[in-house]
Amino acid sequence: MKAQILKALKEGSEQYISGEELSNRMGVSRTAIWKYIAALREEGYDIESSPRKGYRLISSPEILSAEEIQAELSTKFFGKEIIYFDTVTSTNTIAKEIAGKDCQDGTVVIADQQTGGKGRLGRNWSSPPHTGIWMSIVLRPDILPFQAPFITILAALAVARSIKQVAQIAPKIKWPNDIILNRKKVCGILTEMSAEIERINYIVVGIGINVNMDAEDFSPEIREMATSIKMVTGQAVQRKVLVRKILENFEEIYVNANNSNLKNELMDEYRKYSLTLGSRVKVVYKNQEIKGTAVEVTDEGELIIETDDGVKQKIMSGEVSVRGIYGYV
Ligand code: BT5
Repeated sequence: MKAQILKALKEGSEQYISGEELSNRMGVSRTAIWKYIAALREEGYDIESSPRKGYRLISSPEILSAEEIQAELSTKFFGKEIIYFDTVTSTNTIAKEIAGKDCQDGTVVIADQQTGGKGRLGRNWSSPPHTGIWMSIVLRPDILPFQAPFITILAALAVARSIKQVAQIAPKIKWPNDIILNRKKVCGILTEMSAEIERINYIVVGIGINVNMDAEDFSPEIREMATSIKMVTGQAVQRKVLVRKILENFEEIYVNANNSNLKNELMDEYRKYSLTLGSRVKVVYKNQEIKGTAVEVTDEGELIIETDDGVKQKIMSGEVSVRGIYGYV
């Protein structure tokens, strides 16, 4: 409905359209129209209203283009190259293709919408238009392939810190790849790599963030577990501002993680965001189910779980259910 109203306003270009005409065309009350207009304004549309003439679109919000993002970006190599698409199957798929052809380190692939957004283990990632951040970053870190999951940990810290800075709300990190607001998932990270036994060719870090969705923008299957920044704070966020912040924070964290003192500080910051630490967890790791308490996240980003018989198990990656979150009781 909101999209239809926007379309009508855009078609009217500089002309006013009365509330009555909109309500007739859309088949909803004038109060409903007024609410949708208010929602559009919150998303950054400047809509003038005149009691006698109706509504007129003055300007549209940011378009998530490479130029818009780069305009005030203060990074050295993250996002120096940004490839933007209106619609794409999956930014991770495109990023992997580009990475295989020797693109610059820190290249970003970003889209307004994904039609085949991917989660881990072949799952889907819902990526509707205009409301989210769907982006992938190509990296060539000088680490061994078995250390690759650490890059997900660094990305999660960058996203958590950036959401805190931009939306003034501190999210939680559910190890290893979920960012949580109010016990629901606001962001997922999918790290994929191409490697030889002792060398990484490239890593693609895919970051999906629900920024300005309303509850009805999520399909019924994920409505219970998903949330957006706007749903929690009541404020729309300009996606380009958050993208910039993430690229700046991620670059700094990625570079500093090579220095052991700074890395310890980063991991201390990470632990403050952790939802997993101290919680009862259930992990599926190497086809085995481990139940226990998450007692530590090491400086290498591994999770240590103490099982009920007192045995400590270290895991590098895996599927972790945290008691009280998304239906694990
Ligand atoms: C993830 O997988 O959380 C990784 C998501 C990565 C998405 C980014 S977007 C840019 C880049 N390009 C891609 O194609 N992917 C990356 P996982 O932990 O497996 O979680 C997937 C599960 O989250 C699904 O099975 C749903 O239950 C749920 N889900 C799907 N879409 C969601 C959304 N928009 N918000 C919250 N939860 C969602």
